[in-house]
Amino acid sequence: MTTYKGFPKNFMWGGAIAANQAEGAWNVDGKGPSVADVASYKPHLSVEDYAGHVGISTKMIEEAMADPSDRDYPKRRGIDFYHRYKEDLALFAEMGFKTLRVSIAWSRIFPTGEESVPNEKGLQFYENLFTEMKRLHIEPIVTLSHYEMPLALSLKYNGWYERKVVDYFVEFSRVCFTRYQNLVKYWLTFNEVDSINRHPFTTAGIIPDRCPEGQEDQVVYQALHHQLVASAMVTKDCHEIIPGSLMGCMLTKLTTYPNTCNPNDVEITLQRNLNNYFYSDVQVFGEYPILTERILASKGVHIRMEPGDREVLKAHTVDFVSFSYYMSLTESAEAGKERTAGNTIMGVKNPYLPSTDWGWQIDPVGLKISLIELYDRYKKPLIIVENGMGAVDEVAEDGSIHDEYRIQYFRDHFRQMKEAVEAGVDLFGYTSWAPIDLISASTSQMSKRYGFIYVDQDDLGNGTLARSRKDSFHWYKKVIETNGEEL
Ligand code: BGP
Repeated sequence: MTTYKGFPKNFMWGGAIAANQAEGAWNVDGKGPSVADVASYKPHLSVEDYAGHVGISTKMIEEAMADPSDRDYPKRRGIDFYHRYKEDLALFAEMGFKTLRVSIAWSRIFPTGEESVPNEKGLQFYENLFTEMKRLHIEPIVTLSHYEMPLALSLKYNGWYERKVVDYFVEFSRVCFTRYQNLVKYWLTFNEVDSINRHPFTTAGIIPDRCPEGQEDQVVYQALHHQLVASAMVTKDCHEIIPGSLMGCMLTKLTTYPNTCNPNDVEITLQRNLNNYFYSDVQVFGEYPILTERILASKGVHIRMEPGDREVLKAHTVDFVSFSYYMSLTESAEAGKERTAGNTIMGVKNPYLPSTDWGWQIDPVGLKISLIELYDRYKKPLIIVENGMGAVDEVAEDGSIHDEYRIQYFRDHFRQMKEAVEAGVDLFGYTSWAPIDLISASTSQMSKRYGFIYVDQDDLGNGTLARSRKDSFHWYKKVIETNGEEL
């Protein structure tokens, strides 16, 4: 009988970033505009509004394209990782990173998505990046689609709604697999594939005012189907082009608790949990869960499938399951119960949990529960590819940053991870979000900081962009050095 003690020997410790939140350089070296480049900085936009699809309109996109600045569009600016990646990788290497999760900006490779020849400068950038990572013994985990796609495809096809986009994505992915076959072994298709329901523009380029009246759900689920089919197709290509490569799905894990033991609360919670599993179920089991299909049909959503779609889904499932974990949720069937929002997701306030400044409920035990549930359900190797705490950091006079709250957050989560591993869960890695401060996905703020490394830039883009080590930098270094023994 195997007994499990501590983290596995080759545990992949590291961090995760995304091109659209880190690279900047949004219009250099032939890059085309992406949906992320027109997502504006709107501090007044409440999370409820964001979740309610009003985040973008054709008019806002036109205004954004007419405005060359980056002040109101911070994702255009990022933290200039495009030019400073060597310096940043050196800092990650200093912490002892075994891995770094990054994404490829599709619009660097195919500026409008429809070119017949890829943009060499874009391809070269990622080749340089992965080569440098290899040199530093940092294994890349590469997401093909992390909240961005060429804006031209979004405008022309209402994002992933039209089937044509599947072909373009498959071609883009093939180009990446071919070019980086000797550099990248671990791949992910869509970041938080379930998030298409919460922010369809960032996830899938869907512009709400271009959806036929009353057909928003139909458009979203059709687009999702296209993403799921595309995922399966590129999984096939990945395995063929890069022997030994591994493809994962990526889910926002939203473990949900019933507010009380009232069976009505338990039932609504069950629905939420099943809904959360729906996306990864398709990618792991290769078929739509029957209950979800029936629920969608009863809501008038009918997914158009092409001949062969079901077979493709079934034949090319993922090798491992990756997920982000920031919080648990609590659900209640009671009408009018006060609700709170974190990460654009609504739920009832859980009185047992503290929250971050942005209302995200901190629940380390929920991470252990999620790991056990996921492993029990899928029996596939797991990796946590996002987890972290957004906070406002104060820089002391001498430049130091004492972020004990962040250390505490990670320590509590790592203890639970360790217990899950000791309970038998096959967890092979962990990448924190984000090891370096970058632009927040949901708020476009810079002041919502996640990093072990501080970046001198404010919400409006002022600052030197200089990097400095926070206290958590030294702490995480020790964690990696001792493979999680010293927390
Ligand atoms: C996830 C996204 C990331 C990241 C993170 C933190 O949902 O995959 O891109 O940004 O959340 O969210 P935020 O930046 O909104 O604080």
